[in-house]
Amino acid sequence: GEKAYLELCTHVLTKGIKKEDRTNTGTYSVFGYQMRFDLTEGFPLLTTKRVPFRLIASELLWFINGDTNIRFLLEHNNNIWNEWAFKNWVESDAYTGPDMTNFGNRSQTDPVFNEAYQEEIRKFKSMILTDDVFASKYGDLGSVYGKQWRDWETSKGETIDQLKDVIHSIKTNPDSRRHIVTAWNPEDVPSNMALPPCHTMFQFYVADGRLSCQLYQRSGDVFLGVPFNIASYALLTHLIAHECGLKVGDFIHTIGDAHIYSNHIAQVETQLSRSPKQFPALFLNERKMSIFDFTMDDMKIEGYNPEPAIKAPVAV
Ligand code: THF
Repeated sequence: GEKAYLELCTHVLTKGIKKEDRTNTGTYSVFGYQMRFDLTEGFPLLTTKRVPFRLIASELLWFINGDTNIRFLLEHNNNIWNEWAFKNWVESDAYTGPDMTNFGNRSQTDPVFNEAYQEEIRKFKSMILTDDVFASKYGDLGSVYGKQWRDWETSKGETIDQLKDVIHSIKTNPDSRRHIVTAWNPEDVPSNMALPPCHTMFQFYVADGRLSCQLYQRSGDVFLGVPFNIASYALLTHLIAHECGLKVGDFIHTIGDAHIYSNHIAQVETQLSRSPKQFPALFLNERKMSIFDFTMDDMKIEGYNPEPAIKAPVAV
């Protein structure tokens, strides 16, 4: 249950080594950690802080649809990928607004700058939503998850739909040890990507009529990202089990560099002072068979009574 996540937090706080990172925020970090969630015990949406299921579901649909443009996310009032697209925009020759260099750190430390930044973000979002040409140029994050899952480009100029293929192999050859989807494409890292994929690869496993999933995540932002990642892959496992006529088993989360950003420590301590409650239940629309037909209205969480949300800045 949720204890596995809280133990990860305690482990990183007590055993983590101070380590600088790409974003210059500073982290406490451990290398190599594994958690297991029995999905039959409830849907692993943390209760020691509110985790917005709506954002997790819309992001997952975005991946499943093979979409890499943040317009879909903005249409669902989901802002979690904005910074990455915004970075491409303000670093382009077409951008003529105020200097946005290092906006991630400056927006958190300089209130005057933050005001200008919020205004540029607001204009950027509005252009993505209303201007098709602008959106296709600056809303696209390149070869991120949606592209690698659904439309992997081979050296022969063909494409591979890994998600469709893995569902087919689960249905037709459940005992296979090759139910793998990989997002790590060495040819695309680092040049074509806004951010090389954190969720490097995942594998499914069928036994006793149950579908389990293990994710290898190369890098995990323990406070902000990991609660999303757990719920996202749990939801994906439920969706694929639903389509394949299987029950759910375990979600196993293996993380390489598991880190807590130095500006998240107080928030983690607040969360650790709270007691976990029962996980909620997930309900999927029984009339939809294919995961490719799912929309937001086809996924519902019931019995979710979390402690309040805890705000924290995201490192860019
Ligand atoms: N970059 C960093 N630094 N951490 C990440 O977790 C991360 N992601 C994705 C890409 N880059 C990353 C984006 N995922 C939030 C959650 C997930 C994200 C990005 C941001 C976040 O800010 N969550 C808030 C709520 C936000 C809201 O309500 O709009 C939260 O309190 O949980 C790794 O997948």
